[in-house]
Amino acid sequence: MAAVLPAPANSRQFLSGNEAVARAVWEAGCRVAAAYPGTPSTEMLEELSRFPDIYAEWSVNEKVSLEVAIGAAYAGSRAFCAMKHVGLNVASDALMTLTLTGVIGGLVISVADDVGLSSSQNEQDSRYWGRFAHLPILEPADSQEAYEMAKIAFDLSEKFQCPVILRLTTRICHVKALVTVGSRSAHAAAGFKKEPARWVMTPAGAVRRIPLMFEREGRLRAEAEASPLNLVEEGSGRVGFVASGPAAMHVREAFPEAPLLKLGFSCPLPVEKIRAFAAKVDRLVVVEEVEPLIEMEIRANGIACFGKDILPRQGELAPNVLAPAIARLFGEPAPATATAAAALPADVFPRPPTMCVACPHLGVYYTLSQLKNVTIAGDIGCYTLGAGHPWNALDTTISMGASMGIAMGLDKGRGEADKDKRILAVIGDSTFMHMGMQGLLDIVYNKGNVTVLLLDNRAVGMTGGQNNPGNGRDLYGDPAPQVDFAKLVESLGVKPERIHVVDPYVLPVLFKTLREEIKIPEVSVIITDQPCVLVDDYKKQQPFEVIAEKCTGCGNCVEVGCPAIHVLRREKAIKPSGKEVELQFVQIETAACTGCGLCVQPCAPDAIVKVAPGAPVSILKRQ
Ligand SMILES: Cc1ncc(C[n+]2csc(CCOP(=O)(O)OP(=O)(O)O)c2C)c(N)n1
Repeated sequence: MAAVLPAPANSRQFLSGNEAVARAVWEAGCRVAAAYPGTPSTEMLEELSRFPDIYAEWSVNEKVSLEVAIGAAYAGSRAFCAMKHVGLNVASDALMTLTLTGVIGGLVISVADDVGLSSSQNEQDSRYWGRFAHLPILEPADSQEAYEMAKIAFDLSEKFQCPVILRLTTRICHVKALVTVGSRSAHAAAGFKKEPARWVMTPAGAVRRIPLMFEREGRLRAEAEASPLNLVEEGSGRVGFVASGPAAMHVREAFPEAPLLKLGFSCPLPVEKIRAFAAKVDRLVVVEEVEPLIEMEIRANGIACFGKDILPRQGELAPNVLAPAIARLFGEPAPATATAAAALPADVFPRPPTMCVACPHLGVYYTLSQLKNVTIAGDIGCYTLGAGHPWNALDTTISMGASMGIAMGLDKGRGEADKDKRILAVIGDSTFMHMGMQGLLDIVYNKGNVTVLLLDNRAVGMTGGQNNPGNGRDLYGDPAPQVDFAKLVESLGVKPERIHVVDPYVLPVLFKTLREEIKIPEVSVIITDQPCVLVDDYKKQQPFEVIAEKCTGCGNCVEVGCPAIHVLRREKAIKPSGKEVELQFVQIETAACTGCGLCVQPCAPDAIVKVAPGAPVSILKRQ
């Protein structure tokens, strides 16, 4: 993919926080950038891949992305990596020792917290990592600040020779605002200098670096005390606020006149600046998303404040949350505007997450939902949706790659009640390469009895279809070596006769393979090999339609779960056995149907046929 010409210097651009960070990273002369996709952070690397004079990569997981950035920074280059909050958990092993070695070239770790949990398995506050690793944290409150702080972060990183954490939240990452951009200054790599006492962290080496880390923290605290990123905005009112990141914007919106100490450089905490501010206000309220980190430190320093005693400990602290909380502090009723905002009806039709029309995972889940006496460990990706209606096929999901280990534990930990249960694990291609491979190796090595379904759709579907080693294209869309999953799992020790590559659109074969493999008491891997329907590889075919007169309402096609199938009417009926059933008469939205043929296979009365070429397509309204 050819690089695009970046927008001119001094121009004003309408940028999301992610785009603003990418622009700043490029302008800062960063030479190496690495990431593993994860909402809400993904666009930072996607955007960076459009700029010239910088190497960017999709790494296979966040730990590797940080390690790539560390290596580049050791070589004296400016380096960057980006990840979502849970990604930093994965990368933390490297982070916790990186803090001892420090860096030469500036290293910025941009971590995006999903405050409000719009697309993650948990909500956690990455600012803990700054405290845990004794590293500085910058917290922008909008796109312009994201841009400016990303640049400052590189300077700070080089000044203190340690990585700097740029903490974003979903609101900052995705909301667009005007940003005045600048120009790129090149930063040559200083070159790697051999210094084993610094770069080789044996116990003897590490023990000498610890005092240096604490000494650095002291200097960083002094820097934070003096930093213009920690700004007092004078004002009037009964309450003075200390707030960081987007919470500061919420405070400003809810209380335009109030005194505010806006913390952009929030770790180490500028305690003396806060003490001086607290002395000037009647009551101090700390507004931070998510955990009471600043609040605890303020209290520990003997400064009285309110915080999570009046504010929620999860989700965004928007004005409609803040205003009533402050009113309650004074024993007053919630302001009318806040209650009106809280009572606003949702103005969009609720759309529960579902799989795409013709998604290759549909056939897998249809098949899994037909199996009895199984326990299925799920994983994280589009296929997590298999836990929901109509498949209800997954029994566990916790973190990326966990399906393998959990399946192994379910197998080894089974009691009498589960002795005849078959244990399955379902994992996607990207998740398998991220953290799943080691779990499979464990199952092989420790002789687990697990049937693994490896859903290879040649994309990181969940985060927007990014390239990965499974599809043979890199971040730039250029050809790259492609993983052969059958060979890979064989090399991990799975017997060749226990490895099957199947087409997930051919249900009888999928069903037969699964039925056979779950009976065999050893590890087997069934790989499905059809691409995600949202990526270029997918070829749409002539759609199908339902012949209304032939539809008997059996509902088998509905069980496939394809969103192109609509239930037009439901009727109660009595079976010859006397059992009452609900019939579901269906129609296919032919404008959406891609002709995958999944629904045709379970249709008992053969009521689903190809639309005649040239016939008009139907667009249906949800009932
Ligand atoms: C530690 C961590 N990193 C990143 C993510 C974001 N994320 C969720 S699922 C997923 C990968 C999905 O790809 P794949 O396993 O191939 O399944 P698909 O969605 O394509 O079906 C990613 C990157 C996450 N949830 N956790």
